[in-house]
Order: sequence, then C-alpha cells, then structure tokens
Amino acid sequence: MQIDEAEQVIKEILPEKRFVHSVGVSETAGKLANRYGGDVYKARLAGMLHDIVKYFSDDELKALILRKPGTWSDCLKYSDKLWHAPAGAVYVQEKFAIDDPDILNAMIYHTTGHKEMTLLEKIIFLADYIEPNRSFPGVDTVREAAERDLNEAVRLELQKTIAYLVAKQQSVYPKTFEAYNDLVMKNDKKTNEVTE
Ligand code: DGI
Ligand code: FE
Ligand code: FE
Repeated sequence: MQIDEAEQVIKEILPEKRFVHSVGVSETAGKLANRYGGDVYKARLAGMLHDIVKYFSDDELKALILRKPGTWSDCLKYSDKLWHAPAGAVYVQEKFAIDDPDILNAMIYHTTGHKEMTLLEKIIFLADYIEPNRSFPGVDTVREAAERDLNEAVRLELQKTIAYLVAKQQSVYPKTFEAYNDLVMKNDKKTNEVTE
C-alpha cells in the first residue's frame, strides 16, 4: 500500500481533526526514521494508519482483537481507550493485506508500548505523542529529547503518561509499566558500566 493511498483511506474514515493528527504522525515518524536509521516507508505508513479504527464501537474493536489473539489481548481487561491500537492492526491486515510484522507491531503497541520495543515501535509511539498538532503539558521537553536520544524521549513519554493516568486515578496497563522499567533499567546499566 502506498502512503497516498493510505492517506485517502483514512480521509474517508476519520473526522477531520483525527485525519490531520494522523498525517502529522506519519510525517513526524518519517523524520524520526530518517534521524535514527529506521525504515522511512514503514514509519510513514504505520503513522498514517495507526488510529484507523479509533471511532469504531467497543463491540467492533473487541471482535477485531478476538479474531487474532496475542499477548496484547489482555488489554481487553483494561481501559477501552487501549483497544483501537491492536484492533487497527487486525483491520489493516484483513482489509488491505498488510502483513509486515514491523508495521503491525508498531500499530499494536502505539498506545501502551511494551518491553523491548523495536525501533519502529518506538518511532510510532513517540511520533503519536509529539506530532506538531499535539499540545500536552510538557510535550516540548519530549520533542527536545527526540532530537537527541530516542530512548530518552520514549522513556520521558512513558513517565508523563503514567504520571497523568495516576493523577487521574486511572488504571495503568502493565505493559506500559514494563516498557518504562525496561528503558530505565537499560539506562541504569549503561550508567553503571561507565562509572564502574
Ligand atoms: O489515539 P490517540 O489519542 O492519538 O493516542 P493514544 O493511542 O496514545 O491513546 C491515548 C489514550 O490512551 C489516552 O486517553 C490515555 C490512554 N492510555 C494510554 N496508556 C494507558 C491509557 N489508559 C490506561 N487506562 N492505561 C494505560 O496504560
Ligand atoms: Fe491511538
Ligand atoms: Fe494517535
């Protein structure tokens, strides 16, 4: 599937604001792939499609997830805001025969992250947060980190997301904690190696 085809498809499916966000994620992901040696085409395509089923009903999202179960299916026990991510991957696989595991996994984990994220997963996770139309408090700190260090930027985003959910007394999906711990512990290990 070409990028402009994907753009036409989501233009039909998504409301204007979400369409603009998706184009922003696609462009930002392409730039991050360029900077960090990722696959620019895969980054742009995954970015364009990542929220494709965002406005499907909970029943439709659940049905999509149950058709192709995996380690991510436990998200059904947590917030319904998580469901569009794995459901979107099943949808593009069935509808457009997108079978590339890099693209599918980047879509699956774009909301929550998980431990040992691939380069493309990190790129989409981060692009979703920092694309130019986003205005979360503190997003500029994450944008600046994204210029220097991909892992630091992803770690910061996870930190902010967890803090935000806790402040609102919302549940935190365990894989989000695992993603955070994984990056913190890898960073600690690096620091220890330098000082030992
Ligand atoms: O789809 P987007 O709005 O572009 O962004 P997203 O896919 O990152 O979804 C963000 C929503 O998901 C936001 O309302 C916070 C929520 N969220 C992210 N991680 C978790 C979470 N909600 C819960 N309960 N637990 C999580 O770990
Ligand atoms: Fe999303
Ligand atoms: Fe998004």
